[in-house]
Amino acid sequence: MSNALGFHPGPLLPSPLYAILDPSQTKGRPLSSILRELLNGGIRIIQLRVKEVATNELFTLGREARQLTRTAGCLMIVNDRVDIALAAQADGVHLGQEDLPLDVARKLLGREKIIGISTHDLAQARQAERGGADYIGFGPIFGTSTKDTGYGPRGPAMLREIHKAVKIPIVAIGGINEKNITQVWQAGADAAAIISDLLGAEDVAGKVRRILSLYPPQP
Ligand code: TZP
Ligand code: MG
Repeated sequence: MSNALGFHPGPLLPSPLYAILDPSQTKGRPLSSILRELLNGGIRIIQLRVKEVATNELFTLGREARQLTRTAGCLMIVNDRVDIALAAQADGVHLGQEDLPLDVARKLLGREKIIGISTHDLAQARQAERGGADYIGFGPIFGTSTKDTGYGPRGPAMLREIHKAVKIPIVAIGGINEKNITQVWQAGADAAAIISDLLGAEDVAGKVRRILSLYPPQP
C-alpha cells in the first residue's frame, strides 16, 4: 500500500524526502518558521543539525522542533548529540564517523530509537549495517558547499553499488536538489536528504511540494 505521496513506506522512512534543518542555511529566517513551512509542504522526516550552539539553546530548539514535528506526525532525528536526542524526546540520532561509536549510542538509546550513520564508501556502509544501524546516510553524492566532507562526489553510480550491497535504508546526501533528485531515487536511495535547496528556497513549502510531486521517478 502506498501513502498519499505514492511512496511505499518501509518500516523506517516515512517519505522519500529527508529535510535537514541547519540555521546557517535559512538566509536569516528563524528555524521554527522554516520548520513550519517544511511541515506544511509535507515533510515527514527531519534532522536537527545545529553546530556551535550552547547546549541549553540546542535543547530549547530541540524541544520546539519536537512539539511541531509531533503535531505533524513527522519523525525527528538529532545530529551528533545523543543527549539532546534523549532530552528532547526525538525519534533518533544521526552520527558521523567521528561521533560516538554506534554500539555505545545503541546502549544509551535502546532498540526503539533510530540510529543513522554517515558513510562515504562501501566498507563504512557494510560496517554500519553489521553494527546495527537503522539506516545509513551516503554521500556526498554531488558537489556541495554546505559541508566540507573531505570526500569528493560519490555520484549515482557508487550509490547504486551501495544499494546492491546493503539492505538497510539509504539516505543519500550532498548537493541534491530539485533538478537532480530523480537520479538519486533511481540509483536506489530510499530517501534524499537536502539542506540548501530546501532551506534557501523563497517558498519552502512550495519547494517541498514540487520535489515530492517528482516521486516516484519514472524508470
Ligand atoms: N553531509 C554530507 S554532504 C552534507 C552533509 C551534512 C551537506 C548537504 O547539504 P546540501 O546543501 O543539501 O548539499
Ligand atoms: Mg556528526
